Amino acid sequence: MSVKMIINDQEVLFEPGKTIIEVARENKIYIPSLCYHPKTGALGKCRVCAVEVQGKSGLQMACTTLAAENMVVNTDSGEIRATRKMVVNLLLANGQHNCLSCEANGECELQDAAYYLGIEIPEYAIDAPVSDMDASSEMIVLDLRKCIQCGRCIQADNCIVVQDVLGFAYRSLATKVICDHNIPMGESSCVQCGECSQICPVGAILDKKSLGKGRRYELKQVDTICPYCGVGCQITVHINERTNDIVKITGVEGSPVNDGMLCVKGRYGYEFVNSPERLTAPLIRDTDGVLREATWDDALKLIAETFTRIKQEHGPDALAGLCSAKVTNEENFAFQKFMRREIGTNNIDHCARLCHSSTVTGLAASFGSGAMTNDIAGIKHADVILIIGSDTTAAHPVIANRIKQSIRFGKSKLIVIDPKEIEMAKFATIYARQRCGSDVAVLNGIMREIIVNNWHDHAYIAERCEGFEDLKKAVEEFTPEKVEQLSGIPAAQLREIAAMFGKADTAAVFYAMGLTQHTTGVDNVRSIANLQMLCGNIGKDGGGVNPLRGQSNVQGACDMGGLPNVFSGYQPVADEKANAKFSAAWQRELPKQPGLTLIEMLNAAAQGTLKALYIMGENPMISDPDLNHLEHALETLDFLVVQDIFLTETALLADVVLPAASYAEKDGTITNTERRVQRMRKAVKSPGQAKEDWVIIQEIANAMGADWKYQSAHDIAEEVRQLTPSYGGISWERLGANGLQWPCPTFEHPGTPYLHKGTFARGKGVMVGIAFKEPAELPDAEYPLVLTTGRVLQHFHTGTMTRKTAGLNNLAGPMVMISVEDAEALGINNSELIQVSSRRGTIKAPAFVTRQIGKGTVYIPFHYHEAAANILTNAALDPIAKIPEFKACAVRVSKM
Ligand SMILES: Nc1nc2c(c(=O)[nH]1)N[C@H]1C(S)=C(S)[C@@H](COP(=O)(O)OP(=O)(O)OC[C@H]3O[C@@H](n4cnc5c(=O)[nH]c(N)nc54)[C@H](O)[C@@H]3O)O[C@H]1N2
Ligand SMILES: Nc1nc2c(c(=O)[nH]1)N[C@H]1C(S)=C(S)[C@@H](COP(=O)(O)OP(=O)(O)OC[C@H]3O[C@@H](n4cnc5c(=O)[nH]c(N)nc54)[C@H](O)[C@@H]3O)O[C@H]1N2
Ligand code: SF4
Ligand code: SF4
Ligand code: SF4
Ligand SMILES: [Mo]
Repeated sequence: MSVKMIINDQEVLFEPGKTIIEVARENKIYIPSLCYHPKTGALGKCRVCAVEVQGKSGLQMACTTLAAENMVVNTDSGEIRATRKMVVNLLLANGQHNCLSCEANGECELQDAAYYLGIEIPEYAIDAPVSDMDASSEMIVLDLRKCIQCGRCIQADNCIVVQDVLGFAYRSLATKVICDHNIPMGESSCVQCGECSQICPVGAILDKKSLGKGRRYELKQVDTICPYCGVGCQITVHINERTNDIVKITGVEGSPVNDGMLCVKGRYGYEFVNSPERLTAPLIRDTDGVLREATWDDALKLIAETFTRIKQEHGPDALAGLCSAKVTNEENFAFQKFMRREIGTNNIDHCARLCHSSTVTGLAASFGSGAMTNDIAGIKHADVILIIGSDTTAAHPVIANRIKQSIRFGKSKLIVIDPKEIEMAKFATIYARQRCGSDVAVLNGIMREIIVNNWHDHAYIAERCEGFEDLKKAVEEFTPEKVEQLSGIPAAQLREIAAMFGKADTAAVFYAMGLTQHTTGVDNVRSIANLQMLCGNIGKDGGGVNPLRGQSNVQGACDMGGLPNVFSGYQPVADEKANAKFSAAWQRELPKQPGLTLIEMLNAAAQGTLKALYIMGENPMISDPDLNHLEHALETLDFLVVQDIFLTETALLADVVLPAASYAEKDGTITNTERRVQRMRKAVKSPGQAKEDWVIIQEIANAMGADWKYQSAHDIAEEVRQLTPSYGGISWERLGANGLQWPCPTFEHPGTPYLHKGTFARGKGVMVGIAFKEPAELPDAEYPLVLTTGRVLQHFHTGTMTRKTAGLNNLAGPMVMISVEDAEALGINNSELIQVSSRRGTIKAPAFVTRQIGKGTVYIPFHYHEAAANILTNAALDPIAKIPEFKACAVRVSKM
């Protein structure tokens, strides 16, 4: 219900509960303020927002005074100006504000206030202690000579990203912002997310790499989406148009996804776009075996002729393609259309196979849809959050911030189950360390306790689910004592977890690769689905099964049919009606037999039955398991085409390499983990002859005799809309600033924040009893330790992008995390170069001796080609999802 008030003789409407400054800003009435920011709220420190309120004596602070019905406010008068002038004068005097050369010149709120108040030269001089510059951090410079002590950065660090790095120290004139216990920022616990830099109203916290590269008004701003993880943060790219360089990235304030927040990769990992190592021309392998620059005409002709010949000689299924979770929806749609229509095969897959294929199959069987059920905004409505097998602060940092906010300032309580004591464990009421691969036992044990204590949701189960008796029977044997034996989690702790989770009104589960990348990946996912149906947590705001999707567009690549068994929108290729629909639209008979999955393709290549592979935007030579075997497979192929932005380890093995445009050089849409379809926008020009992926695909299709006539990615988007029911109402025109969440079947539909409300996509939810199975390879006398692999915050996958960013390389390099107990037993010191071997190979990397990991386990990030974890990993597959077991194999660690 809106009520009215008067500001400067103007009548304005507002919702009760807002402050004067909020109402003024909503109505575009300027009140200067230095400490107030919509995100950090009223700090009441700077007193620059002073206003007059009729009937009250003295000036009132607009940021702390609530607006009231019929209130009469004046934002400008002689007295107000005098007060503001005095405050701003004092701030200008107390520090070194050399505006002429300040990086923040033109986007400084102190400068704005001085300008508005007509202050030319500060009226006073103050002799206060002046701080030094702190340039110890890779990405951020603290120049406290310009600090006005507004406190925004501290509020942002403590309450928005919840890192607890910044604080005030000392008193009165000596007051100063410090990191941790007053140590240099570069040595502090700062994760270099840059939130403080973005929110500082003056030039006191700056992005190091942007210094001297141009001020805001000299740069062009383009809004697009971060190219790294599946959170899908909205970013503003700041470009020097003269040099075509990206010089800065900021987060979009007010975005429902990230509300201005970013992580170190999203904010500072941008130099790869302008890297001199970018591919700028096609390459063809010469008769002498060397890759040499070629024209686009020659490269396209060679590809078209070879694909056509292999198709004629060996049939269409002798070819296969990998599409990409790094390119747009439109490009992935074009790719699968090319493989299905022009080649005539369903041999299409991509890295989702290595990632959430267990989720897609598992949740589709349980619920009828394989996607994350709930949204980011709902996190705050969860009473209990269970994080299992997700290193959230490293892999989905901005979602981790939302969870931390909800724990610290909201009602949520956290349970973490992970073999590694991850950062989130600090925020957990219960952290349980479990043995790798024991998740089914743990989850069955939790469910048994819930059922035994009658904490399950009888009405929900009766009304919405089937299979409860089967589940109940299967979990009976998993007593806490038995689970302790299988998982290492103490029986008493398992009981506590079950009680906290089972008694919660609304509980959410967040999980990722710790569950999916196992030979029991589907079993793990179905167990999570069982648990959430048992407690009635699906179809509810703040609840849900939330598989955190990995790549920036892995959700979209799946949605677009980049999979061997479905067209876009998960319409099965083997379904007569769906197949007929696409055949009619594309005017071609289409294959009905589902194709090969990623690892199956590589096995077929090794055996010689697969002859040609077209890889767009994937780097399997670092990311696939058992690399020695993989290299042999790729070398056995007759013909390998790699389309990438860099000459990757995989591209080095190709017969033809095609240069693609990067995310910053293209228009289109991508879909984040909460099914939100958002617009990507072209910000810079591509280097050399690099082309957008969809353009390359169309040119290959036409070189093979097709008649594709897309003029832009927008044309493809329209085709997607027409052929894909869940995207039926999603046009670029409708996306606006915040996108739309599928399913969104019509133009009238507002999109769907959470799934399965009222009823499951498939009707009844299916509960199913799951038996516990050990990982495929267990430790033994020869290989006595368990290896698990994964990520670090600062690097992304095979490093093609993050390792082209100097600062990120300095922040994190190769390592083997090993427990204090195992290191002592083996006589290994911290940082010492050690050797790790499995049945498949050996690598060397420095030891990181830590209590974060338990005895018997080692953890290696897989980002580094010079210490590639995947030389060691086991390619054993989940029988249904065909995902490899990246998260458990047997290794031996030894001193060099
Ligand atoms: N910085 C960064 N962020 C990324 C990526 C990146 O490369 N770098 N990649 C993106 C992609 S594609 C993905 S898929 C996501 C992945 O995101 P995550 O899955 O969160 O990342 P991982 O590090 O692979 O593994 C997650 C956790 O699983 C735990 N784990 C290992 N074995 C087990 C087990 O048997 N059971 C349980 N319960 N836990 C286990 C590990 O200790 C680790 O904490 O990250 C995305 N975000
Ligand atoms: N040991 C171990 N291995 C793992 C995992 C693990 O946890 N442990 N996780 C697995 C998971 S979850 C995943 S998702 C995979 C990821 O495996 P990959 O997808 O192979 O890894 P990326 O490095 O992301 O590869 C993306 C490629 O796309 C290129 N690229 C970027 N933008 C564009 C573009 O616009 N156009 C084109 N054409 N190319 C572009 C990049 O240069 C890069 O070469 O790794 C898997 N491998
Ligand atoms: S960069 Fe992020 S973590 Fe570091 S001090 Fe600033 S807000 Fe805190
Ligand atoms: S560093 Fe910036 S945000 Fe922090 S207190 Fe100083 S002026 Fe305010
Ligand atoms: S959280 Fe993910 S999407 Fe957001 S800035 Fe970091 S890498 Fe980019
Ligand atoms: Mo992934």
